[in-house]
Amino acid sequence: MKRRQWLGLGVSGGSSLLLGSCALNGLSEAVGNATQPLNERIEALMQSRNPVPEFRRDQVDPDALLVNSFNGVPRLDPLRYRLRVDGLVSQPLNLSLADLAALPQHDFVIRHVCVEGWAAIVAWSGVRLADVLSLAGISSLGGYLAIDSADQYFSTWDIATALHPQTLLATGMNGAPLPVVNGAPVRLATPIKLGYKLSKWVTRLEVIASLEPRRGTWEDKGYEWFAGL
Ligand SMILES: Nc1nc2c(c(=O)[nH]1)N[C@H]1C(S)=C(S)[C@@H](COP(=O)(O)O)O[C@H]1N2
Ligand SMILES: [Mo]
Repeated sequence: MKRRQWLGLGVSGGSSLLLGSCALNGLSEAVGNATQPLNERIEALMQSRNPVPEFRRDQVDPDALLVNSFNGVPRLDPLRYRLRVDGLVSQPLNLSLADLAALPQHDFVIRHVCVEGWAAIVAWSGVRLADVLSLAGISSLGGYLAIDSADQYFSTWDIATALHPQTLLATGMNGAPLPVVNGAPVRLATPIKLGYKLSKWVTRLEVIASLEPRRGTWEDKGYEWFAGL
């Protein structure tokens, strides 16, 4: 692991985030710089990643997870909530919480790492993002996922991370329903991305062919796009 060289970062004044506090691997750099469409070899490398070792349930430290919400806390009506899945898919979806609850449920205990310099072991539960994307049927042209949130937060991911077996659309946290401040009704959770990639209050997943100038709320301020752990 080597520390990423941060070049030309233009983070707006007043931000308390500490840049470059996370060690990131060379693969993330290679992928971040890859020309599009994604070089097949890099994609294969990413997809061959083994599941990350999980922690024990008794290692969860609920107080260590600090709430980080930059645009306020949106309150979504669970009954009217819909997750839209569209873009380069064969079957666009509009999923209610009942639809998500009907899919196979998974849980894991992982470390959440925020670039600001704190980390917390958290138990997440929910459905695999891969299961939802396979229901929608990703087109072979789809290389990235654009993620919209109800607070106007935005991020984009590589598809390989979205398909990782430990990437969840989480509806539960530490054995209870996901609290609103932590992203209820649905947020992203994965052990292979930094905290700012883990969008809360997710409302839309759009499969896209290539990265556009708008890459994400923090990514567009100079934070690394891949942000792998
Ligand atoms: N929609 C949305 N998602 C978000 C954020 C946010 O402000 N809005 N903050 C991010 C950051 S920087 C971190 S570290 C985690 C924090 O998750 P938590 O508030 O559940 O601890 O959410 C991420 N996802
Ligand atoms: Mo964060």
